[in-house]
Amino acid sequence: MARPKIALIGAGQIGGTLAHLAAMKELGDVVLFDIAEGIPEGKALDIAESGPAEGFDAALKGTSDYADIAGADVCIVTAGVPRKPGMSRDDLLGINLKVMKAVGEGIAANAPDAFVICITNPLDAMVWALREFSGLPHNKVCGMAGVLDSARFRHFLSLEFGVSMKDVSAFVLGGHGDTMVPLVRYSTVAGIPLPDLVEMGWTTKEKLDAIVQRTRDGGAEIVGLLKTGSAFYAPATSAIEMAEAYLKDQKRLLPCAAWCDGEFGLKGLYVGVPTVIGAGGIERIADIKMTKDEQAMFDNSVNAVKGLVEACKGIDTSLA
Ligand code: A3D
Repeated sequence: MARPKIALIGAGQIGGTLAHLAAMKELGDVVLFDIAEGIPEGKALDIAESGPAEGFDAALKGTSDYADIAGADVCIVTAGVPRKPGMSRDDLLGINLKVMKAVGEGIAANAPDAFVICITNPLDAMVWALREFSGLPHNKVCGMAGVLDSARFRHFLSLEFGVSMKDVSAFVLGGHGDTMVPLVRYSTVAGIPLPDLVEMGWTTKEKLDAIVQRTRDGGAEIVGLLKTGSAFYAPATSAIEMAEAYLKDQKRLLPCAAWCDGEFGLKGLYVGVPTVIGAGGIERIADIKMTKDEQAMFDNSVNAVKGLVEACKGIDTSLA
């Protein structure tokens, strides 16, 4: 049986890391697409040359021709520009919206059956735009943010408690931005909810609040350190987790930007929610109950996403 085909649209920092991870995990053959001359070909060749030592057989191809992504099973989109220090994700809107138009049309023409994972920022609005431009079914187009934001939250929690990251599970919902909602009540250490750990004296409410804030600022913390771009190792790992869930029909319950049409009381909006990812793409949304405070934070985040989508419609009126 032929290996699955994974198309990576954007061969920059995240795109290159995705290609390396996909090859090492033998998820399938990899096509790296980019408009920057020589970059996709150079990275594909470089990664292919790590195959003998690493022991993988996946084929890697670099290209600037959309025809090469034909029949891809998964497309992961990072095309666009990342943040520089002092920029918010929203500052990228105008430039990256135009990129989503080109990418959406390229995927629609060449890989209409693919499961599409968008990473380009501002995430929730760009997933919406990519879906509009591609015309693919809503359950086959989603955005990676919640897995990364939750991974950051889990990492910080594991440091606080001095326990393995494997035993920390956490949920971050809402839009991928300053308004994201780390859900303390649904986050646990081996099943023990965080509020119980506060009662047990393992941490304090103040420390937990600081960790929540550090999670919200997690992307900016890395941008501030790198200065020339944004995070790419953990974002790539997070998207690969989602791609693997689809390709292997794992039915993973992962937070990601998914199309809500009725769920969470939303009528047609992409926002970060808990989803089940399997061979059907986004197969299900877990419409969890929230407290009044959590709901207020979620609503605030939803409003921020709605504002960005409206701004997109203003930039390209053919989308309205
Ligand atoms: P970078 O290394 O600049 O790579 C982007 C690549 O896109 C470059 O190689 C460009 O040449 C290419 N590109 C630009 N326009 C097009 C086009 N029309 N078609 C194909 N390729 C094109 O950035 P990066 O990999 O660090 O980040 C990529 C995106 O991910 C940015 O928008 C970041 O803001 C975003 N990002 C999102 C998260 C989330 O958690 C959602 C995390 C980190 C970064």
